Amino acid sequence: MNDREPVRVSKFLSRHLRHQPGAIGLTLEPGGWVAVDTLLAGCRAAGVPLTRDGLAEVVRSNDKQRFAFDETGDRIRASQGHSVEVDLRLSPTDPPAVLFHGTPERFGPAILENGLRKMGRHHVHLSADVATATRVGARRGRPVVLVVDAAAMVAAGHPFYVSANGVWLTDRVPPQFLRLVESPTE
Ligand code: HQG
Repeated sequence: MNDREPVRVSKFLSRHLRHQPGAIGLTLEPGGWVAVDTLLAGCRAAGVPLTRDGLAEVVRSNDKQRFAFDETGDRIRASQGHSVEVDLRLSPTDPPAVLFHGTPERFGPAILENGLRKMGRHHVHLSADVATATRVGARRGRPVVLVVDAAAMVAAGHPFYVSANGVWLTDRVPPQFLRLVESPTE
C-alpha cells in the first residue's frame, strides 16, 4: 500500500459498511457486523484487493478509528456514521455535562431554530470537545460550534450512546438545549 492507499481503502470501507453494503454483496448482521472473509471477498470482486493484514492495518491506523473488529476478530463494522438501517446495539450511557456539535456557519440559524436533526444518518453526532467539533464543522465551510446541554437532556429523558471511537450519539437535540460558542476558531 502506498501512502494514499489506506485513505482510499478507508473511504471504500466507509461507503460499504455504512451506506451501501449491497453494492458489494454485503448484508449487515445485527449490530452492523460483517464477516471479515465476506468483506475481503466483496472488496476483491469490486477491484479493491485487500489482505486480512492489510485490513487490520487500515483499521489500526485509521485517523478517526472508524472501524472495529469484534472480540473474535472474525467480524468487522463501522463504529458509527451509518445511513442504512442498523441497530448498533449500543447501551445508553451518561454523557459529560456538555457536548459539542460543529457545523458550517450557514446551518447555524436553522439549527438554533429547529434543533439538531439526524438528517441522512442514524443519529445526531456530538463531540466531547470543541476542537473535534470544529474539525467536523470545517469539513464543509467556515465552522460554528454549538454547545449541547447534555445534562439537561438526560434529565429530560433523552438517551445518549457513545460509539467505540468516542462519538456521542443521540436521536435529536431540541433547540432549548443548544447555544452557540462564539468564534470557536479564534
Ligand atoms: C446539519 C464525519 C439544518 C448538521 C464527522 C450537519 C462526524 C442541520 C449536517 C460525522 C440541522 C448533517 C457526522 C437542522 C443538523 N437544520 N442543518 N435542523 N440539524 N444539521 O455529515 O455531524 O469522517 O450527516 O449540523 O467527523 O456533520 O464520516 O453529520 O452539518 O463525526 O467518519 O446537517 O461524519 O465523520 O451532516 O458528521 P452529517 P455531521 P466521518
